[in-house]
Amino acid sequence: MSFTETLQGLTGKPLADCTNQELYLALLELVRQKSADRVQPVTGRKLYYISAEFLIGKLLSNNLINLGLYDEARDALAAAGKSLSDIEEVEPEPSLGNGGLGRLAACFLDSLATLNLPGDGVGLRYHFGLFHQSFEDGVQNEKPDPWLTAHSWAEKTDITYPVELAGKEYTARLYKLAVTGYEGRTNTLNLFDLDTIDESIVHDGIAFDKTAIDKNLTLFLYPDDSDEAGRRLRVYQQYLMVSAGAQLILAECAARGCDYHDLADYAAIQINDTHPSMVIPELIRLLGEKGIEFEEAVKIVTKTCAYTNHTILAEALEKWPRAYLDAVVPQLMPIIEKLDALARTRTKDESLAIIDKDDRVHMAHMDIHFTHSTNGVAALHTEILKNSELHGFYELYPEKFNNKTNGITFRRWLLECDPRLTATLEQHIGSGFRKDAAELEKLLAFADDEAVLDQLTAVKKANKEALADWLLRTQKVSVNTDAVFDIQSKRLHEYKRQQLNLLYLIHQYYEIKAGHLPAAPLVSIFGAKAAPAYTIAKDIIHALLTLSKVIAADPEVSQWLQVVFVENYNVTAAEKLIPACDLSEQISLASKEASGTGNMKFMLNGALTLGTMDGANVEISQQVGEENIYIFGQTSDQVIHRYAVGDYDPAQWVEGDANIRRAINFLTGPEMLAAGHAENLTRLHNELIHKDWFQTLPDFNAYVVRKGQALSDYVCDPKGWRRKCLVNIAKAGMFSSDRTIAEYDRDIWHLGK
Ligand code: GPQ
Repeated sequence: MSFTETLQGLTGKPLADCTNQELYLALLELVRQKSADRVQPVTGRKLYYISAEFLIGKLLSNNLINLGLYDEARDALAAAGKSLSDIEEVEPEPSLGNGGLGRLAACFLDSLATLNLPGDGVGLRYHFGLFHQSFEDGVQNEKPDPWLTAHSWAEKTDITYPVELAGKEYTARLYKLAVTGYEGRTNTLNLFDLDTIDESIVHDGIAFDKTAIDKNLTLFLYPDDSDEAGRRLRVYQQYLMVSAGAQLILAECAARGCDYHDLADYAAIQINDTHPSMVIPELIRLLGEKGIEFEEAVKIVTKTCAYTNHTILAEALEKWPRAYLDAVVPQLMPIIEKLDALARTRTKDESLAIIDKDDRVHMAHMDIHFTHSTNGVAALHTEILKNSELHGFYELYPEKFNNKTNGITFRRWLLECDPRLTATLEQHIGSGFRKDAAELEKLLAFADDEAVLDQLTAVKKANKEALADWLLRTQKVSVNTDAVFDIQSKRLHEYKRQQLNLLYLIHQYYEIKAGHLPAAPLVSIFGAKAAPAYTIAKDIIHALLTLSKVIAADPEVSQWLQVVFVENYNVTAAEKLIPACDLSEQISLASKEASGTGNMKFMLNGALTLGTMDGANVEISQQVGEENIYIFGQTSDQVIHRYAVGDYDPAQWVEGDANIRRAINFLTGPEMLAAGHAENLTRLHNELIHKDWFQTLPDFNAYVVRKGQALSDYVCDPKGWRRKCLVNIAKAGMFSSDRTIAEYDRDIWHLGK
């Protein structure tokens, strides 16, 4: 049967007569059937990747690619006068994650299935993903972002588990979403939900009654935690996830003949940051119900579980007040106390305890004591964990610490988002890189081949045109595709330093006004959501939106400089932005970005990195060589030293440097005040002058110089620039999540054995 006939069998009428919605549903059904054919029996150890976030993005194209059906589908639809990319627009994006951590989990599921490893996800079926962002009067506005429809990828099952929260029993229902690898097997993303959730309690944007647990528990990914009810709700969510997850794991293992004493031979559990940490005491509790004594249960759980740390930022390391846990999960507290007592027999160091003297429960400490592996997510990050943040733990358990540098799936972040580049690569080096990313290195043979470099230039230009069309259509802005496309897209956080880029743009504004023209016109594109309660982050968004207006209204400057802030940055938007990028902004304060994964996506798509020696930038720089990356700024050692000394005073930098002073004072100058809000701008101004916790000012001049160098190279040596891009693509192989997953399996999981 031809593809057209198969699809028509599902639509029940000629494809040409179908709406895009009807075609979408038919494709969804077809993918479902084909994915089901690839389910394989599980033998030996199976992985359960527990995570509060799975930022999976739209699934249709990705699934068609992985099933080898994409080209057929596109052509069959085109023959009927339909466009697959139009049909894709019908699909709502499941934004079940905030940023890197959630997207990493999604890339890992893709790689597990592609490598034919038995590995399922365990998480929550949030009704609304990360909020939908819009800008109104230069200010971020948040609305719910629904993705569940009558026909969703996540299928309801009749499997339920009882979960006790604050002494009351709730029923967690399992939904299953098929995850099919590229020419690989089909695994499952298990998502839990309650039947009683009531979407109608949401009002005024994303506000809702935080106390009605039966109605609100899985309404939102990461409910606002600026008040106590919000923080407690997170504990509720986390326990729902781990309790239902642990019951699922035990049930599946038992069905495969596991005697619970041998759990570790059947299951490997990866705890994705501390959100799922309560799985440790919960498993001990459940094993206790099956008759296994505490001491043995601790051994079993330690052998089964492993922990990944994703940050050294203190505010992101969860420490729950004991009172919350007493209230929400009283059944776990006796176990956590016993774990704390046991940990105290292993070390006298009070700072390594699980329950501290202020009665706060340190989730990461519980993870490190009672799992067999703790890993960081990039080489530098792991070194910082071992040498400073978790040094005491490293001394206690050196054998537990290991590094697993993050990766990204090339199926979504090359084949799907950049078909033009994919076709060009295949023309020269074949298609082996689809399964073996290291084969991208074959491209190096063409580093001095002018025809190939010209092709890469043409691909980039076409991608910039496509992005320009999309920006015009969705954001109503038009951009000059001859300009350098400079992109900083990631969550809005002070440590990521969008404010450094902001100060640069103001600096350029002045320079252009003074007749010091840049080497090339620049389109500076931002995509970022700020946490709803993160005031300064929202002020930075406001300042960028205001600056964008000020520049656009000034013809002298606007021919050289344009600032575009893309609304509602999500996976779908990332797939449009990344292939069109020339210069990738990875400018976090050294030591603070655990890894970054956007940096890898941009590199793979032929953008050059402008970055600090932070996270995986360090490894990118090692891969491509320092002549193929623009590095600037303080090193992590210098930063850590400055924090240790504790004498950083931004006011001194403002006083001592006329350029810094000029840029900062512009924030509250007449142009900005006329176009924006004094309250937001003044607050940001004060923050930078009096606090600047993430040391923006010491890196300012180095950043200006390095960025100027990049723009000048782009214009003065276009062939040299494109050669650098080629080297970046060729050297991106190590950042495939297939490599990362193979390392987790080799060192931690040992799946299928
Ligand atoms: N990350 Cl702790 C998140 O996206 N959310 C979090 O809550 C924490 C970390 C990121 C981290 O900032 C990036 O540097 C990493 O690349 C990413 O996790 C994946 O490891």
